[in-house]
Amino acid sequence: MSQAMTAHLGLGSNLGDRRLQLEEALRRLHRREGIQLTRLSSLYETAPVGFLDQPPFLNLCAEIRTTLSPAVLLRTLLQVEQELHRVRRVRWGPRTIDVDLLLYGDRILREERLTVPHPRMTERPFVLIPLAEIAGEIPVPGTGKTVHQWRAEMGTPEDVVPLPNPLTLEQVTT
Ligand code: A4P
Ligand code: MG
Repeated sequence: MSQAMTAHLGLGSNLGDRRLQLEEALRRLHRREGIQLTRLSSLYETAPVGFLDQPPFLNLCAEIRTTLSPAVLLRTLLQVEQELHRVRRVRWGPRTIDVDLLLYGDRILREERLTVPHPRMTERPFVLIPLAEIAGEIPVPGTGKTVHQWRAEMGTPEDVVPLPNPLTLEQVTT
């Protein structure tokens, strides 16, 4: 068994029961061999970035401890996405959940199928605001700045709104 690493994930959903899908994705990840959920950010409702003509997202970030390599971890994230798309397809349509690997310790990876740190994370309020809650002091490898510094540079966007009742670690790990 390789040494456990700390990694950070970004999760988002904008179709169907968004909260339930995030909860289910987190529960499934925690049950996987080699992944332990250790912290969750608050849950935010966020305006869509990029393709704007789509419903608002719920986003949150999670800290995990993992013995999986980055490649195997990514494969596992994609599998959990697939499981949820498959389960939900009939009812709510595709693309109901996204799970991105944001940070994997202090590693920098530029592979065909995997870029870490996630290439767009430092521009995105829906990533930086939740991530700063659980990983503010962590340097974003290759950028010379911490998560908190990136987040502070962004100011306070109005379209990232914390929900009053977030998901709890207890809820998704028991
Ligand atoms: N890939 C490479 N590096 C990574 C990484 N670090 N983490 C590859 C995850 N995947 C990574 O991903 C496509 C491929 O990226 C994967 O197969 C993997 O090999 P995907 O999740 O299938 O595609 P996508 O997410 O639709 O595309 P893209 O361009 O990655 O989209 P983003 O950047 O994830 O953005 N607005 C709000 N408010 N909230 C959101 O959550 N999300 C998006 C999607 C756009 N706007 C949003 C939100
Ligand atoms: Mg993605």
